[in-house]
Amino acid sequence: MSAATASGPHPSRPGGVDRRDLLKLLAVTPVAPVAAQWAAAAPAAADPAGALAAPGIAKPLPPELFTIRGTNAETAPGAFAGTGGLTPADRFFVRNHTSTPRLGESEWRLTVWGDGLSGGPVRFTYGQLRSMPSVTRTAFLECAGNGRDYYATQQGQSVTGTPWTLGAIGVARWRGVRLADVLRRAGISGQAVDVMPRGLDDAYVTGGVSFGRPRRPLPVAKAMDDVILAYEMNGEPLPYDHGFPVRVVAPAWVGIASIKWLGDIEVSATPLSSPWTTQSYRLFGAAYPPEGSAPLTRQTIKSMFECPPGAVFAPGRTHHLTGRSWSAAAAVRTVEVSTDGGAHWRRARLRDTPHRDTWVRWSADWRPRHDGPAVLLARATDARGNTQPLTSVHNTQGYLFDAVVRHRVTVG
Ligand SMILES: Nc1nc2c(c(=O)[nH]1)N[C@H]1C(S)=C(S)[C@@H](COP(=O)(O)O)O[C@H]1N2
Ligand SMILES: [Mo]
Repeated sequence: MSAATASGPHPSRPGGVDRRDLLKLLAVTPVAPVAAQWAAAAPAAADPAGALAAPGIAKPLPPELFTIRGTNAETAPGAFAGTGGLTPADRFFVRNHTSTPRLGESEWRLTVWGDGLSGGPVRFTYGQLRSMPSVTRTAFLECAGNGRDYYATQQGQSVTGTPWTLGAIGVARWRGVRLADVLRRAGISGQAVDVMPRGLDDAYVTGGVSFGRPRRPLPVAKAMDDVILAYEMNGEPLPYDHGFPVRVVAPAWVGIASIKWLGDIEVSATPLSSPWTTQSYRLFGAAYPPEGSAPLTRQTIKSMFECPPGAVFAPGRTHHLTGRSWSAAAAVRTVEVSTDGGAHWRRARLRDTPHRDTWVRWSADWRPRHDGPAVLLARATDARGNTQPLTSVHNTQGYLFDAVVRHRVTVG
């Protein structure tokens, strides 16, 4: 497993920290990125409780809630326990290619442009977006690399990129405007095929090569379907780290499709690409053609236990195991649990009515008899019949891990 911290176009070499990253690591406060005129005047106050910070992340990252991975922060094992169906923003994972820009909403503009419009560029202010009809929907946001570490630890395979376990996901209630409404107001024409949102964060530079600011095309069919330009998360304005003032939310799709700190959208009459569709976020490896798979669209199917790995359970007593499962293809239909490493399976009790684009919480009782190590497994099946396999098909960048995770605990 590589120690690289980025899952972007060129994963950095193991242990390799370039000069720019080093400067960021040494910076006490997050580096003010890109458009200096949009940066807030005062840097963030240091967290009074002395919580850790990752370079470039604005919110406090207490170790009981987050595992810091380079410029990113993963929700810690165990930190979902006790949360409801929505993940509070203060424990929601952060995946930053560079660092969080602190933009102000009054100076912010969204520019929609390109040869897929029937007229010239159209600009929107924050106030204009806010005055358009809004939609609210609950959807998970998950990094394509969530679970990547299990390719290495469970399957013994080498992959590049941030070694996330299962904490690069969260579910939020997003409120904003439909991207379709914005595109219609901007005069999208019948010729448009691709729509490419781009962030206002710094250009992503790795190995001395700049890939420009994070951006990734959406096919017009997805853009006109369920994509939101969100300005609220769980009833509050978006936090800085999650895209303030406005971000894309592309339900069920790989996290990179949900561009944060949205600045402009190109609408094109010819197909678009970016390094985030050509070099990363497609599948390479023995199971795929040499040029790789098509660019990734939907996420996959997964399950997690809420107790952290290594949790200790007293023998001879009944324990209430809890977890959650989700699928990008359809609502989860059933979850089966094994407490003996896969020899026997039984149905977990679903605690929510399953819905598409979000997870279902579940529980199962367990009365372990003997001291010693135990392996807990959970396997979801969705309404389209997709089930988690025991092994994921390898790809070199470790995307879309879908296999049943072997969750090791101790009885004693
Ligand atoms: N502008 C911009 N948008 C971005 C990113 C980024 O670095 N810059 N990271 C992407 C990736 S890879 C993921 S998984 C999600 C993470 O969203 P979050 O940090 O709000 O959890 O944002 C996506 N949008
Ligand atoms: Mo991601």
